[in-house]
Amino acid sequence: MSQQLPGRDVVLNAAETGAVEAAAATTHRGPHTDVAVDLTQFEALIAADQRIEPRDVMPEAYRRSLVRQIAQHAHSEIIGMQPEGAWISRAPSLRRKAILMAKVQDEAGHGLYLYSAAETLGVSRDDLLDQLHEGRQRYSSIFNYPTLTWADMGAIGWLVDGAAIMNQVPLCRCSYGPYARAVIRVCKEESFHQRQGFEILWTLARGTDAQRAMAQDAVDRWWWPALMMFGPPDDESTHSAQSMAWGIKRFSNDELRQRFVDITVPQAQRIGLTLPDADLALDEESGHWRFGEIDWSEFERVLRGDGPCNATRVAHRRAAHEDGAWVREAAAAYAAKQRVQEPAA
Ligand code: FAQ
Repeated sequence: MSQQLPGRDVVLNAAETGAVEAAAATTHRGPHTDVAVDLTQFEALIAADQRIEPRDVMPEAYRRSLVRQIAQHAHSEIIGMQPEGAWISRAPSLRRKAILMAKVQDEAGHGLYLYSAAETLGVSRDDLLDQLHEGRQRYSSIFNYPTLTWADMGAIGWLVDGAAIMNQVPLCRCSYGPYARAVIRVCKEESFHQRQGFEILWTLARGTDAQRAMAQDAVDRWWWPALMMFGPPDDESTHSAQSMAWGIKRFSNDELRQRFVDITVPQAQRIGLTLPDADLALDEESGHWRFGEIDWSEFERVLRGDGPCNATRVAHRRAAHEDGAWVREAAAAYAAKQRVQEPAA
């Protein structure tokens, strides 16, 4: 038995039709409204692994969860400009400076794609930024660590962008269309970022003893925080089960963390640097690299706002926002002028 969804080019198989019928038997009430919302089509689209678009009816909890995740992602991109931005003027050559500037600029662009995706869910960018500045929304733990040497640019590109790609490639298949499409572009650029980081470390590892030591020190400091980027262990992840049922997340935090370790260990061997984990060992049977205990108390501390750079990052972001007020005002005034000048249709 198959069924065609109204207004969609989707034919459901028997199992999916069952899911549609089960969903049709229920109506849900959104938390902000007394109007009963019919989620039949939403459930059917999710069951058929199709995309939800802004015009579609969706549960309020789905919308909120997406706003939380997309906003956190967008905030991470723009706060993430700071650790590397601090090295643009200190890059060791014109070529390195140009590459780093382009990378940091890309991160700003990622923020823009993601804020735009969040806006399709009925929130404004201004409001999201206020929430970031007031500490009511999060950004990735990784950006609360300092960049002490030039080699940190290599470690961030290789490990931080590497972890970001591992986490984001599955998001290209996220059930919410605007987010999935934004992440496709983000991933293409992140993959260039990851390679430029690898190449910085590769070059340093083949340089003087001091350069090699600097590269090793950077990897020692960024390895564990990079593993924490994937979020808490599965049994402590509050959102994973629901996000996976909704097709927002496709893999669990631990699954992606393991994949990252499996891919990164051979790369470290190729560069000739050591990963700072005495327990790292290949499990021949499963083919996976087993790794040591992550210090989750450090992760919790950073999430509580107590990491090495939390206060600086947020203060800097607030100041940049205030300093940029005149640009926003000028852009808004110019847009208003253009609207007035447009000939009536
Ligand atoms: N940092 O239940 P879960 C980048 C929070 S982009 C801070 O497992 P979920 C590019 C979580 O929000 C990096 N908080 O959460 C770049 C939740 O808090 P709540 C950002 C974290 O959402 C490179 C609580 O812990 N990428 O690097 C973190 O199912 C270089 C419980 O966690 C994204 O945002 C963390 N690491 O899974 C830029 C990708 N982990 O709401 C510049 C999209 C967890 O209960 C330079 N996001 N929390 O208070 C995701 O894939 C997911 O949101 C996860 C977390 C996997 C991050």
